[in-house]
Amino acid sequence: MTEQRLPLRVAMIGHAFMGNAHSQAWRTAPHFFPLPLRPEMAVLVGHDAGRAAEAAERLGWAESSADWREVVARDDVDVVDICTPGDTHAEIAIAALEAGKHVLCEKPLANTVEEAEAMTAAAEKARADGVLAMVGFTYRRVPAIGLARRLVSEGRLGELRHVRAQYLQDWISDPEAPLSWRLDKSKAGSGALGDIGAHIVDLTQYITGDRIVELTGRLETFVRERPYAESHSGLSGTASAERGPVTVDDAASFLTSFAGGAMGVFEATRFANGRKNAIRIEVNGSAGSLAFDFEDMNVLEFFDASEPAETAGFRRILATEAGHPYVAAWWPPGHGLGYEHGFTHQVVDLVQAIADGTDPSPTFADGLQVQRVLAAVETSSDTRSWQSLEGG
Ligand code: SOE
Repeated sequence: MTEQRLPLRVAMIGHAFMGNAHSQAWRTAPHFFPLPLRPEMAVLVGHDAGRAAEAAERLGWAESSADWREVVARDDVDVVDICTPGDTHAEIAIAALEAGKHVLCEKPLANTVEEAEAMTAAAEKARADGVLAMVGFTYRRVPAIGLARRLVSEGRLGELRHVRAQYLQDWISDPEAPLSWRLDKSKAGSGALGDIGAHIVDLTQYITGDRIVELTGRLETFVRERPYAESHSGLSGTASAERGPVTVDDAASFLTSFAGGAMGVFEATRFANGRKNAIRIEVNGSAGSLAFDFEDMNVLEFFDASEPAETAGFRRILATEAGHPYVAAWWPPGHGLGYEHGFTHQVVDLVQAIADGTDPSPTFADGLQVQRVLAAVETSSDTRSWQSLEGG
């Protein structure tokens, strides 16, 4: 049978942890979802030509290059997928949008509000020519999270009162864990705040359909000097004898108000010993509550306050039914999905949006709004004050 669908030629910049995750998504999505366009893994870009070639071969990209500027300008590239550290997001995304390429950019959108504003302006300009831009908050695409949003929007929680969100990791709680770009402000913008705090800001706003309008926060760096990394892969590395400064926060906590009146308590840390990737979200409303923990990511807990007190209790919903978001394309009930599926779902939604000519969600404007929340936490921590986000 002849292939009817038009190709969608993708160039991906960066091939570390996120590049691996995005590559599996581009590889897998067309095999499980009936996509309206046919993604082609055209070019992988990395600054070292030899390593980029090796990664392209291993991850399934047709070609490799060490020159992102040349690649984003190519006529045979339709989508630019940015998987580099935050300090390069703005330059690459703006160049790609100006060259008429759809852009998928890893989170947080940028390292500063100014960069995120410039990226959003470029995205809005490109939008007029049908060019789309999306920021990669993948956890939105975990089925249990989609179910949580659905329950809130159907009014099953009633009026929202409390939003409790934690993102807990421990990968640098050992003071001898080596420095990586994630601990360097010039590369990462911030530490736990932007890397993982950004996810819970996005997730809580996504689930509640509401916005943070004011906050007060505190940042802390517990270990201010670490050994340089001799070699590095993903989140782990081997230490060298020399030491260098940690220039970002190790942990962030903030109190917030949502526009609809709910109170929020947020905590993001890389020092929660024993917690590996615990994204815990609990929402309490007048009619019920819900709770999620990524370490048990196929489950959503729901409490219905209208049930008789004698038999009421949190029910553990296994979000693996065909009626749950994205699940019908995968396995029978109870077989479960993993971390990587969020990235696959992200590709599915982006490709669908490109085919339909509709805005993919979250847009760069959504990424900018999260960036403003992160910046407000930093200002609040520096000045020991409450910050308003209204009008922003
Ligand atoms: C490291 O903290 C990290 O890989 C983040 O950068 C990701 O965004 C998060 O999904 C998992 O942890």
